[in-house]
Amino acid sequence: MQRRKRRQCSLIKQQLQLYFIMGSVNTGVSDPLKVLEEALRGGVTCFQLREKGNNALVGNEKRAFAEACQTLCQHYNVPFIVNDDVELAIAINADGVHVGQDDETAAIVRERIGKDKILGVSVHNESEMLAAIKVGADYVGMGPVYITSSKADAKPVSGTALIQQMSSLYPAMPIVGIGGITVANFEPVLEAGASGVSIISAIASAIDPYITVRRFKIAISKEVFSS
Ligand code: FQP
Ligand code: MG
Repeated sequence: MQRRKRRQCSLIKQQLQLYFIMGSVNTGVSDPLKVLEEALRGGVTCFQLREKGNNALVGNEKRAFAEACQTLCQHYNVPFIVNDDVELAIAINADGVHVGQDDETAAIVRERIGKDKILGVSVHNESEMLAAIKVGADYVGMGPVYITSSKADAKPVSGTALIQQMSSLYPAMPIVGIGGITVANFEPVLEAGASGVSIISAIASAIDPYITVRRFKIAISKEVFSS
């Protein structure tokens, strides 16, 4: 009897399934901590604090906000990742750091945070993927899969082709798709081989973030069971 290929589900791959990213400027008129709590209550599996853009918090205010987010994440047992700011991540003992190609070099970040913390790296091609594997990244982010409004300096839309190629060439490296992902369009991202999807706007600017996360959860579990 032929055995179906077993879906790999290491802890990190499970944690990437529904990866919420937010900063205090992404939630419009809603209180960002309230939005985060609703998202956690709904069942997001990872959180990244991405505090950047116009009116982003800095200094002590940023740190206090980060600690408030971290406390919420700890309460829900969800990894708390800091975007770009390695200094802050170390200062507050975050669970990990996410860096892109224009940020502090991943190898240096790995040295600074140690081997037990989560290191996420943005990659846009195979050579960046190989470099991420080499430095021991725990996962890679790939995108923008679709058109996004959350990143002013976003690269051209990449679709799911790179995710497809990289997941089949390097199946051990967890991939998360990012950029313009909604409940209506996330399926091709998982079908291409991503372990999960990263969401900013679709949750942060939702009228009801809890309901939106529930919709994602239900749709993702159907997708995972049918594969
Ligand atoms: N993938 C992910 C993740 N998180 C991110 N923040 C990015 C990609 C983008 O440095 P970067 O990283 O290119 O831009 P920015 O610092 O403006 O976010 F995989 F976690 F979903
Ligand atoms: Mg960055």
